[in-house]
Amino acid sequence: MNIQSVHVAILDLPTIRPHQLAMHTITEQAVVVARVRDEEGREGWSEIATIGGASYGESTPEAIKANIDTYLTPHVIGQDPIRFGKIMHDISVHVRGNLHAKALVESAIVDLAARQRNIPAYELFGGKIHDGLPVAWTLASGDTGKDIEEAKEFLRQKRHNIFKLKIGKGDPMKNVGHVLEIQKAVADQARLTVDVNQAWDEDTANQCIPILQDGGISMIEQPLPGWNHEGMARLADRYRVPILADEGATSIQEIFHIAKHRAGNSIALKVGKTGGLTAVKQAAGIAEAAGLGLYGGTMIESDLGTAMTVQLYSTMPPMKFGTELFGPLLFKDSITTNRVEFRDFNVIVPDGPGFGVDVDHEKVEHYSREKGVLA
Ligand code: MUC
Ligand code: MG
Repeated sequence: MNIQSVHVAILDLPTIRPHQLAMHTITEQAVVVARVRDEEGREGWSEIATIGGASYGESTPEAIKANIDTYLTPHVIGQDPIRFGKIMHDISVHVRGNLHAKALVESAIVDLAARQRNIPAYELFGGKIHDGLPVAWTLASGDTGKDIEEAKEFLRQKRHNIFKLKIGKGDPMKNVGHVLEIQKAVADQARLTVDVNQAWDEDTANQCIPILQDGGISMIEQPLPGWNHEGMARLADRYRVPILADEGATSIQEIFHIAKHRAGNSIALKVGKTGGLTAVKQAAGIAEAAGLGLYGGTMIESDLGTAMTVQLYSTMPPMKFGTELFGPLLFKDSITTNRVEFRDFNVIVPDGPGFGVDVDHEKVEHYSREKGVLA
């Protein structure tokens, strides 16, 4: 059953609290969803997010939608979804870059191919190794007291025992103090990491990292701008604490470059920035062969995008730093009728057909920026 249509919509989903990063504070997250339909009316769905318009990275929700509508969709119509490798190859010949757009399209096609066969999508990627994956929570309320309260509550609920702190906004030394206070409050039960989101220069990194390292912080994410591979290599060489590349590690070619030059000793995987589910498995292979630690990243997608990613990560060997697939827990509402589950410090791998979650069409319409696109 070949693909008859591709539709893309931007949804604005409110969060339960402000989520503060270096470049943007999220109160409403713009996610992009795609729906592909076959000739029998069967549907495949996917979701990809970016953060803060064009402030986090080059891709924006508006560009993702426009470029799919204009340049990617013609290569998808009339194709057999199970040949998603061929479809994505055809697209790669005609469309440069646009990794988030490619990821969104490939994922919707994979969901459809799996649903046509009534199997979970992870079966198309070698089958799952895990039933659940360790999942971190990001403490990013911007307030030390609130962050400690949040961490203690989630430890009590056995929801998370890995916490990531966003420390790219404001005075670096004050932020280091904030981290150490939280570390003191929860260190006996939890592991803490920090994400600088490219905000430091190398001097600042050399002032802050030794203190964080001595304070017992377990990993430092993207301390320098994404382009500064040489600086990241010097930090990775100088410090014991793992230095993780995120914004600097996008395409498989860039990840190979980081591996070759040790511009970081670990990599954050994300489906959007790398260009799709197949590309993320390739990226993980490069990292594994180079002995780099892996982190199962997110761009804060809701249940649909998270289910997609959980399923894919479930087909990979255990990741050194676990995952941060907490997205659904940060949203006030869900666009699926069944939810991704979290228990015992893990996110549970959905087992239903496709990505294992079913879209709530009314909710999708409700949160769509432009009405009627996916109605
Ligand atoms: C990022 O840079 O890692 C992922 C989790 C979170 O809190 O922010 C995102 C983006
Ligand atoms: Mg990051």
